Amino acid sequence: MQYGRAIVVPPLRLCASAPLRSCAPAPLRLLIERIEQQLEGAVRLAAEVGAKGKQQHIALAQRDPQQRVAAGEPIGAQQPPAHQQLTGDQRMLVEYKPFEPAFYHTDIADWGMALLLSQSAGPRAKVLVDTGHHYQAQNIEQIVAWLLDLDMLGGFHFNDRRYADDDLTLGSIDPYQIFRIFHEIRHFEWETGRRADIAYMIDQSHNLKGKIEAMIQTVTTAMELYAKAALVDHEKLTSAQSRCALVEAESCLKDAFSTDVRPAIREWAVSKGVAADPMDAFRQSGYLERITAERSQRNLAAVTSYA
Ligand SMILES: [Mn+2]
Repeated sequence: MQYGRAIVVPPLRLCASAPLRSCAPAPLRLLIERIEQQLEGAVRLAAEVGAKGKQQHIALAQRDPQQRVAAGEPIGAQQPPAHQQLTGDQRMLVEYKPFEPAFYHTDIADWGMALLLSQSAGPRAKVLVDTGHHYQAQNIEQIVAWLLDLDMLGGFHFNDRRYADDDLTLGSIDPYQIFRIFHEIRHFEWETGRRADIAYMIDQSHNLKGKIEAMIQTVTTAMELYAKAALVDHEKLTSAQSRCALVEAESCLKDAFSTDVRPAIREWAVSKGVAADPMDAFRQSGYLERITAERSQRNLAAVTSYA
């Protein structure tokens, strides 16, 4: 919630190394050049709008074993130009995903690869965890704990899922998962006494829900789950864990998760002079009806847009 803006670069490679560039067939060379131009443009844009985060979406992949599997060489460049151009508090975020756009392999398939690439890219590069970019049953909060410990957790793309990268509303399927992630962050901060510098972002795709309402719902849910995680008694929890008092330890987490934090959040909102019920305030505002009318005129020629 510290990051208002980030520059999102559509699917691309982090940086193509010289050998790949020289042996690449013409269309691939053109692609690499376009990617590098796009990256440089993104850095400039980030500076113009004051964005701290610059996200790299690495999404080249192969669908068959007959195709060549990239093993770091094309993307493991030391201090790529886009990293060297970063200034101030800008950072590069390297996102991983084990599947899509193809399913045999992707260039950065997991957090370990993203970590290695971030480390080789330079000190401003950190790992971006998209909660939908994991295999079923993978322990995301453990990844978060590791990256925090290594000071390599750059940010999140929050969403929820039932099957793969469903991009559903945060907490709509498994709110306890998000609670456990927030808990690891809070626990790290409690243990170290310092604030984790994380870019909290949303990466969801709402095809059926109204997009603005879905975002309000997401932010509200994030606040509630974060507040619940903030209620965990860390002293009590670590004491119970050290004694292997597992029932007691579990109660620490469950008691916090079960607490209704909504009245406290409403009170906080009122104290800040903002709406106690953001969804109701949005619906009452008439904003959606107004922009729908305005844009329907403007978009008469448009067919569709990706969610
Ligand atoms: Mn993402």
